[in-house]
Amino acid sequence: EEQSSLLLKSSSLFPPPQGVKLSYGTAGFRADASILKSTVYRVGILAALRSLKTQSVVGLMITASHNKVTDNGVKIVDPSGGMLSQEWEPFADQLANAPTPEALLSIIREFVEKEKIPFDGVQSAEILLGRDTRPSGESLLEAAKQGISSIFGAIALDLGILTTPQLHWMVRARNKGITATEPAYFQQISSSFRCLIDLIPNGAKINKPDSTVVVDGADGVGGEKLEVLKNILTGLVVEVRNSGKGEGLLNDGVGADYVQKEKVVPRGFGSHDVGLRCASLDGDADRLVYFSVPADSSSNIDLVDGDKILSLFALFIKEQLNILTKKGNEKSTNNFEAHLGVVQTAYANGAATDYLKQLGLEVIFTPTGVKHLHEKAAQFDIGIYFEANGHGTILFSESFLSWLEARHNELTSESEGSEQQKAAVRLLAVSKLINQAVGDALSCLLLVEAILQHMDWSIHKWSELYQDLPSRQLKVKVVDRTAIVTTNAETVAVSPPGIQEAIDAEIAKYPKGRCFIRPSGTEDVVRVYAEAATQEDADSLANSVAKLVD
Ligand code: NG1
Ligand code: ZN
Repeated sequence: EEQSSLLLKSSSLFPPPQGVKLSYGTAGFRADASILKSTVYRVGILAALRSLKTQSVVGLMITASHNKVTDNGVKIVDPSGGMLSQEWEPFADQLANAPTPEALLSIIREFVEKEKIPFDGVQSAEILLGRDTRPSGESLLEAAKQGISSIFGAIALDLGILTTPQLHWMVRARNKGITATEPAYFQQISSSFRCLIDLIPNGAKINKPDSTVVVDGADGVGGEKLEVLKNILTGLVVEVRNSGKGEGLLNDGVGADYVQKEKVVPRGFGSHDVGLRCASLDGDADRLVYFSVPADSSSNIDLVDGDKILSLFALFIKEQLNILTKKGNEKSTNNFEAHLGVVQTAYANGAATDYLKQLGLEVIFTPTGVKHLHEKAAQFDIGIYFEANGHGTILFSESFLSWLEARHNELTSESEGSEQQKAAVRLLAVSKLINQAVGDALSCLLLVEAILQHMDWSIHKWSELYQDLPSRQLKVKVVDRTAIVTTNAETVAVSPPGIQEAIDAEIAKYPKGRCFIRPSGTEDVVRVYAEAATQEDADSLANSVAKLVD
């Protein structure tokens, strides 16, 4: 039939690379851009099928985030705005690795039947496409369009260059019937930011000399978009460096990943920035870390990582919830014991976890990867998740939001301007500012800035919430990283046999020692993470465990 011959014809134009096995990892498919055309074409098909199956709009994003500029990648955004359902990942792998057009066709047929996908050319499918600023993105986007248009009834809407979280936001918005454009996105985050600023206790502190934040845009899409956003913001001055307009290469000595892992200033920052509040985005703007340059004039920084962003958010949310639900207000029939929880991975600094627990918060751990954190956070009324590397967000449950709306209306008619009413407005503003689909560096930046102004805190005050334990992360190249299998949120290696016992023996040598290994989901390496009471010990623990892996 026509559909089959169309698929055979178009797929013959995109032969898969020889001798490479691709897998839909922590963040979709990633590889050197030169071998990705066939993969992206096939993910176009996958996206069309996902849209047909769910009868909703889905997204397809072309990015390799913090990886080098010559890499690229592709991933699917589900109708909710979240990551592709994990049940479809094996199908994604099969599609990407099918050796011939005929094999591809039979995999598709089998899957369509199994999943009962309405594949009759009557049902329609719509896919929103976005890409970061990588030069390879343009031709890969064309390949995605070819894949999409080889499925009858599927149409692609090319949204051009976007941050990853913008695309997630737009897919979610479209499926909720909300305007899904970049101006709508900027409008929503800038107005909810303004709302938080207007409610700062003791009058707004806008235009204080230190209300400037200096942001490293990683020479990528985040820098470019922030240049637009800053012009419609009121209540905050943003200076963008490494905006992508200059000579600088994407992610090269810049960006959140570099800053967090190397703990040194990014390109374009130095001793002239001592004391300033600085932040760094990653290459597709779904990660954010802060830092400041200490006065000792080395290239070292004082890093304020994802764990501390999480801690700041948790403090603020907890404070607002306390105001809103404080006792003595029993006359409202409308009270609600909101369940607030935080989600971390094993990479969270031990000092951060201790701090959060000491605040009385429920802390849970998941394996690395946003999909795991997101899923757990969604089980709370308010769930805050962050990876130490700066990817995270705050999720509000539908039931909590409807209660909050109702409570807000009640308070507004009873006692507009009361502390409780203001707390309700703030929480509603946070739910609109913060991206409900995925971690978003731009919205997190605005929330951090609003909270610092609210608390009247400098970056130093924030940084001193607790002292990070010294840590070290290493990568080890091995022949087969899948030989390492972990359990217990990746903190225990169950294979190869004996390795965990050997790691434990190393850990035992160091006070406050903690160490684990896991295979990366985005690079062909095994990662080693170590923590100890001193930097020397953390380094030495990481090095000796790296030798065990090698
Ligand atoms: P892998 O390569 O699986 O460690 C890295 C990050 C994750 C996540 C993904 C997606 C670390 C240790 N790992 O995953 O947290 O951000 O990339 O980009 O930072
Ligand atoms: Zn990223």
